Amino acid sequence: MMIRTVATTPYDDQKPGTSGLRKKVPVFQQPNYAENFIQSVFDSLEGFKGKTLVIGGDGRYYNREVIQTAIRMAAANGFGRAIVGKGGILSTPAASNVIRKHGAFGGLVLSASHNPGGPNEDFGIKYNVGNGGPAPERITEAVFARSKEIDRYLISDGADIDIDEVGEGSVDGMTVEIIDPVADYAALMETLFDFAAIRAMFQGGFRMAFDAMHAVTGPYAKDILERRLGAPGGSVRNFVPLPDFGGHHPDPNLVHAKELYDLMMSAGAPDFGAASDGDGDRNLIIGKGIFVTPSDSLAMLAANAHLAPGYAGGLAGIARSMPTSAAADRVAEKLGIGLYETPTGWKFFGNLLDAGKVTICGEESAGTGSDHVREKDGLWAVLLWLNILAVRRQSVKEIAAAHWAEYGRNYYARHDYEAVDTDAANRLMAELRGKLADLPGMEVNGLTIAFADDFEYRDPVDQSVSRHQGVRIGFEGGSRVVFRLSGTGTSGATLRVYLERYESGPGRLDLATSDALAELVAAADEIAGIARHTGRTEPDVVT
Ligand code: G16
Repeated sequence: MMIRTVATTPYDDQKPGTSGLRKKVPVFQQPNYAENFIQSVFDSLEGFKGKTLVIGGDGRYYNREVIQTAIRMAAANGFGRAIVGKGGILSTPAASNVIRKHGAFGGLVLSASHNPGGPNEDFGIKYNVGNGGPAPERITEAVFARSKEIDRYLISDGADIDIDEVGEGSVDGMTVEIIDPVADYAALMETLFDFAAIRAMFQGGFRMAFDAMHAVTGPYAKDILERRLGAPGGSVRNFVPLPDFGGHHPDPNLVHAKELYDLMMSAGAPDFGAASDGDGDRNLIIGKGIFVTPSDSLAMLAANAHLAPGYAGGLAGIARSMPTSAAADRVAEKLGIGLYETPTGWKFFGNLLDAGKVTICGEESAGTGSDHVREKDGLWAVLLWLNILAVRRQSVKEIAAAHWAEYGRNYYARHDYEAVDTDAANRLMAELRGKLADLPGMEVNGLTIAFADDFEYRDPVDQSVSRHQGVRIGFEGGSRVVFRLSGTGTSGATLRVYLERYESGPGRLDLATSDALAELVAAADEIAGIARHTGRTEPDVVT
């Protein structure tokens, strides 16, 4: 085998978004496209010679090809060891765990998360650093800068590596270790949760439906929920990961997991329903007859986390992304612990977790996690819910009702306008930003604007500043609308509008969310001119 230096020319569109580089498969299939990006990552790092790189992905179309490329390029660039999930599979939280557990220098996680997969669908590459979390902006910016200048990449010339057997081999002096993708992760979960209590709950007749959406969580959920915890066979559905996710959109929301939702709302519903996404970091939680919003789930998990052995000592603090509802803030206040508001993107939680300032983090985008890894973790959230249900011996509905009675309720929804013309979306945001100073005091659809700003975050650990992270409009009485453009879409722009209204007191806790938010929806359109700019009168997805 030989190491080759291959001449290449830059692409100008390799700017990592909210979570790595995500593009359509045909874009990644252009000559040297993936190679350029991977080399740009390596060229932006220092001190990895002889160290370990973790490589894995969510099994989507094109995963196996890029895994082979990544292994050969890691060898050519001087890594000493590659740890690769068998079959090229590692869920995102499992990859984070493997990086941490094996003291790796970093990892390449191949995924486009909840986006669809297939020859004309989405693919992605993300670099994670040694703490197991997504690379911070300082690195992603360096990668983008490098990608615009790159003129060569290094690759080993060897034959394909067998990634389908657990064991060890080598490529040009680099050891390649193929590992069971589930084992380390399942062992970690056993240290955090009361498996005996959950097992007893299943033995007592508790029933659940977990939809793996033909994505990466299937093997993890089968092993943990059915084999280790004794959930009845069939509790885990759609558990065989497929390169195109069976033609579905592996996004655990009420639109794409509608079958699960309908089941959970039916008369014969099991006690608990859950789903995870393409790469296993998102979660959907539905009790019998009740959907729990991700923002509420974060608050309820934080309020009850002490019931699980891994969190019995209490929480250091809670972090949430800015567009996530303030439900968790009320829990933090009651617990007397810190609450941190960060920009959208799990990478912003890394420093807070490393510094021990927070234990639990969450985002409205169906992500919840803790300091056990440095990614959000779908199955972790499901297991924490199961642990809480096993200890409290109440239904999800009862737990939610008690929570709202104690803390009040943050009615919440996100409206997504997908594949909007990029120029129109940019114009909408620019116009909004241009009038922020004039908005306070204005009355819109009967609501008075109390403040309007463009969210800016100063990381309390490294003092780095991230600007333009979303426009916030706050109304008197505490309601809020947030506007931002998604950083994960692959066609056109996606406008996200986040709506929130707080209510407390008897008679105010059981409103239909759409009724509770109706006047905010109208106000949002009036302020931002959504229909005027985009031509859309309805969102494509409401979550
Ligand atoms: C990624 C990020 C999350 C973010 C989400 C949505 O999730 O890791 O932190 O909340 O995208 O981002 P945006 O609103 O910019 O589309 P995932 O599950 O896609 O990796």
